Amino acid sequence: MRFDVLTIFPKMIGFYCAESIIKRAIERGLIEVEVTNIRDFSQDRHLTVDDYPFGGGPGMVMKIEPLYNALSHVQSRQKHTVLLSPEGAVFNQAKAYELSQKKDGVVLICGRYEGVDERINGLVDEEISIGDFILTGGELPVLVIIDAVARLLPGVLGDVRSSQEESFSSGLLDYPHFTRPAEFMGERVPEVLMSGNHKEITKWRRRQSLMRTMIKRPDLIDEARLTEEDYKILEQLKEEV
Ligand code: 9D3
Repeated sequence: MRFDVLTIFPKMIGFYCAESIIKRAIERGLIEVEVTNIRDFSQDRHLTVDDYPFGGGPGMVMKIEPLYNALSHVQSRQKHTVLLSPEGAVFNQAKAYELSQKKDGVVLICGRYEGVDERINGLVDEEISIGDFILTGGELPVLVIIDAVARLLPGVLGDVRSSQEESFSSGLLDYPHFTRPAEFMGERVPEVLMSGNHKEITKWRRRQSLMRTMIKRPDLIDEARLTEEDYKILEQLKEEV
């Protein structure tokens, strides 16, 4: 899968993709990250990419022509085009999965300054935000999206199970994990995990997942895929608290 990133800070994208799992995915040819400097597509002598807002007001606005030219350069095939913007729909795992299915790849445009000329809307398929907080630009959000999408692609993670288990998972928080030593600063690993009784271990983990979700993220319970047994456990847990 190919990610085309349009930005005026190409190095910001490069450094993250040069390490760890994303680096390995690129080396194995599983993903391609092509960074295009929007400034290279500015037509004027000073290579400007921003200008004063019509109607006045603070800040600068990203010009539309360099963006249009850069887009034309990368959009040779029909490709899904995303503008990163604080006003976009908030990114989540479902959206990551949706983007991972775009076989022709995606074009990701990073905004900067106070915003992008409104006529960008005619050039993109959707706008995505990574949450309700203000950043200085779309570069970190693009990296967040590449990371979340790449790990869903076949072969990117070492263990195939890890990403599959999640995408088919119940929508609950994970159960707690332990490794050696069996005791650390007086805290012991739960006995059941060392019992070798896999049926009991599975039951315990499910119960822990339900309990943690109820306490840390009660908002997830409504959307979770729960069994009759799960609801019984939840009722039990509520009485215990
Ligand atoms: C003054 C109004 N601001 C919008 C709330 C203008 C503005 C501020 C910051 C426009 C762009 C930006 C830079 N942020 C992004 O480009 C961005 C972003 C973000 O700030 N938060 C969460 N997700 C994203 S995706 C792109």
